[in-house]
Amino acid sequence: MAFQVPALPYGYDALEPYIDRETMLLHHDKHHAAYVSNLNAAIDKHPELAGTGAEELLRDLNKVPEDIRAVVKNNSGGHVNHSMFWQIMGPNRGGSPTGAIADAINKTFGDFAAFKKQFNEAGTKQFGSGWVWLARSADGRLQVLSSPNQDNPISQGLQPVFGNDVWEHAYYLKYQNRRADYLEAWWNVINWEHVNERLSLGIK
Ligand code: MN3
Repeated sequence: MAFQVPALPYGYDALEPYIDRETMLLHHDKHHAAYVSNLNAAIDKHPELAGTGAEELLRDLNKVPEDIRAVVKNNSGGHVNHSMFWQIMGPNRGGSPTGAIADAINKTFGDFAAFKKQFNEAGTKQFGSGWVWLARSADGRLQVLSSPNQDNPISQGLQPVFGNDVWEHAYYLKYQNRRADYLEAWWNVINWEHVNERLSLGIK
């Protein structure tokens, strides 16, 4: 079965005023849809890969045939990253972390404010398009990192706990060039409950 864009789990305007309706519409229906379409076109050239999960493709890109490797890296990455992104946000969310993620952040970074500062700085400094992540290594340690394009930490053997999209398409209509303002506002929509679910997942 071909890859499909998952339905947005809330309305396009649900994240207003932090993320505007028009941005959500374009981001989900056009950008994410394009990654899925490109990924399916690449897999069509190699039927032996049909049925391989999107994360599985990213986990060991060397196993992906060379003629589609770059396309898969970008578009399977785009699909996995955005599928996560819609889930880790929600209306009437935000606030301080709760549960296991709160404990893990405090233990690793001191407190939420220090973590948020480090995360926002990494997102601001990512040159050009990319993502900023909180990721977990195989030994359970958390780290903040950024990645270019649609690169996902899973390709480095890390589990992405959550990430924020710092491509201009994620914020430019509302925030123009003010990426730092977008990064700051984004904490009002993070869904800590879902982040905790992701934290409890092991690296497969
Ligand atoms: Mn995006």
